[in-house]
Order: sequence, then C-alpha cells, then structure tokens
Amino acid sequence: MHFLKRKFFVNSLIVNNQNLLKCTQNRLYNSSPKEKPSESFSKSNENSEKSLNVAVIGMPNAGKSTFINNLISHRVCPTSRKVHTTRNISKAIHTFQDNQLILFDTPGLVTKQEVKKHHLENSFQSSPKTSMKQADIIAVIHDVSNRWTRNELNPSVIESLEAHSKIPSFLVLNKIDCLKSKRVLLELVRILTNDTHKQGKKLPKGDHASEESEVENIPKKVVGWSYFSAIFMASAITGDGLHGVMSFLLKQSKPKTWDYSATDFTDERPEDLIVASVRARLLDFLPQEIPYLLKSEIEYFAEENGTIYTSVLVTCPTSRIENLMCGVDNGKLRQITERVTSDLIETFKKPISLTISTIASKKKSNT
Ligand SMILES: Nc1nc2c(ncn2[C@@H]2O[C@H](COP(=O)(O)OP(=O)(O)OP(=O)(O)O)[C@@H](O)[C@H]2O)c(=O)[nH]1
Ligand SMILES: [Mg+2]
Repeated sequence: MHFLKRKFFVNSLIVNNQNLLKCTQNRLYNSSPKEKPSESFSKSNENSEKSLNVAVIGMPNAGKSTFINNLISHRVCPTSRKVHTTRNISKAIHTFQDNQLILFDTPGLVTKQEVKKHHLENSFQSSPKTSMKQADIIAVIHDVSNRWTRNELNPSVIESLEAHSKIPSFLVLNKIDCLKSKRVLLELVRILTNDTHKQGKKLPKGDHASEESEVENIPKKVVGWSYFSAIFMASAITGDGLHGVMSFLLKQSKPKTWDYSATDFTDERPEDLIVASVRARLLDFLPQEIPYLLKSEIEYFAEENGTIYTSVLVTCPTSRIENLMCGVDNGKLRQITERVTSDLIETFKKPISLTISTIASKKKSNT
C-alpha cells in the first residue's frame, strides 16, 4: 500500500464510532416501492392517485438537474458548472395532493466515440434510453445561452426522440436569463420545431413551412423535431417559466397507483446522493480536468436523533493534487465541506455532520 497520511475536515459535530454503529440501520430514505409512512394515506386515496413519469434529457450541461430541482423546489439532483455531473439515472419524486411526478434525471447525451474518448461509464449511454423507455412524457432541455449550438437540436437529441417517437415530448428552451433580447427565442421555436410551432403555439397542419420545402423537393438538414406537444421558455436558475411547466405536467398526469410513498423524494440511497454531491462540488471548486481524476467514496453514514453523520473519502492521484484540493491550511477543503454540507441540508432537510478526508494514492506527483 502506498497511501500517505490523510487530511480531513469535519464540519461541525464529531461523533464516536459506537453511536455511528448503533444507527447505521436507521436508513433515511427508502427507495423501495411505497410502504410505511403514507401507506394508509395512499390506500384511502388509491382511486384518485395520479402519476407521471418524465424523462429529462438533453446535452451535457444544458441545465437538466437544475431544471428538476427548481421545478419541484427541492435540491434532489447534484449540479455543477462543469459537464458530466450526472453520471447515472436517478429519480426525483414530487408528490403534490393526488399527483406524483417522477422526474428521471439523466447524464447528458453522448456518442459512443465520446464515451470512449473521455472514458465515461456505460451508464452515459444506457441511462437516457432506460429513462425514455419508462417515460410517459419526455422533456428535452435545450441550452439557448450558447450561440454556437442553440440553432439546432443536437443529432443525439433527434435520434433519441426518433427512437421513442410514440412517447409525447416537450421542449424547454433553458437559460433564457442569458439572452439580452428575447426576440431570438421566437426564431428558435420556429427552427427547433421545423416550423410546426410559432410563438410557442402549435400551427394547424397546412401552415407548416417544412411541407412547402417538400414540394420544392430540396433536401434540408433536419435541425428540429416536428412533434413537440408544447414549448416552454424558461430559466431553471431563476425559476422563470417553470410554473407553466409544472401546470402542464400536472395536467398530463394519469390515474395510476403511486410507485412511491408521499414522503419519498428520491430512489437513490442517501450514501450515493452524498457521494454525488461531493463529486459535484469538487467539479466546481477544482480547475479544468482535475476533479475528474478524483475518486469519492462513502466511509460511513448514520443517523442519530434526526442528524445525519457521514464521512466521504476522496482519493487523489498524487499528493500534488491532494494539496491543491486541500489548499493552504486546509482552507479549500473547509470551503468545499461547508458548501456540500449546506447542499445536503437542502436535500435531506436535516442537520448534517460531514467529514471529507483526502488521501493520495501516489507519494510523489508525476510532474
Ligand atoms: N444562467 C443560467 N444558468 C443555468 C440555468 N440552468 C442551469 N444553469 C447552470 O448550468 C450549469 C449546468 O447545470 P446542471 O443542472 O448541472 O446541468 P446538467 O444538464 O444537469 O449537466 P450534466 O449533468 O453535466 O449533463 C450550472 O452551472 C447551472 O447553474 C439557467 O436557466 N440559467
Ligand atoms: Mg445533471
């Protein structure tokens, strides 16, 4: 073993191991189908229960996870400024009155070549497909802040919609807060729907400009999708436009027995959610490719008297990178720990005592 000494930063409380052992069985969030807390509530209301599975897809960094969190006003999905924050399918569950929305957060769509080039897990390709297969409706999140990519739907998006063309879909033009002039949005709606929508409204069939071009027999590059049921203009970060999306989804909801209890908000194990939250903040705090080289894993997890006690170990490839992550006098590690702690408080709505430890797997840096 070539592990060096460990560095760590504990945020707030420290607990002894005996306490931790005592409460490891006391898991917080049950991902299994509904039972316990709301069982009696669900049973008595079974006839009126409605539910909707929504697959949220789009390119990396389009704002899919932020969209889900702010749509349901609950930070369930870790987010970051860098790409590939979400690496696996995960469900955010939102129960409101007799409606249960299940939002599938997915990794950004990538090609086989990108998976190979960036050594991404297979889940990058399989998760969006799995979520679309189970979906009642597909939400496509499209980033309009990037002027180089906003004028067309990426071919991977169009391919995904084609492969699931029987499932209704809607488009969310996201990050509208970044646009100085909103006029560009009307043009984007026209282009991205192949002229089937204008100003967010579906046109009657005869009005489609794309049909005219068929008459002229000029082959055109397909840059949009003609079958969106609705278009929304939104800013996932400010919440602008999300109210309309929520009303739309609640209307689409179908009579169906709930899969989860009214108190469930995720199908993830809390340990996995904690590790994903640490990983997301490392992406924000560390430069360029460095955070992608780190490996985070849970060391312990327990709950006692309503407080979550947890520790995450981050393995750095070299001591140079470990020092970079910890900063002078562990200042950066402290900042990261505090940030993740406040994220987790928002997620679990409970006090959190988090320790992040670091370790270097090589004694000397390669440089
Ligand atoms: N200005 C602005 N930024 C946004 C908006 N929505 C998301 N972002 C930012 O975009 C970045 C990526 O957001 P995420 O929600 O992590 O994006 P994602 O699509 O889930 O990314 P991956 O999981 O990596 O595919 C973050 O820095 C967000 O704060 C928005 O409406 N406006
Ligand atoms: Mg994400």
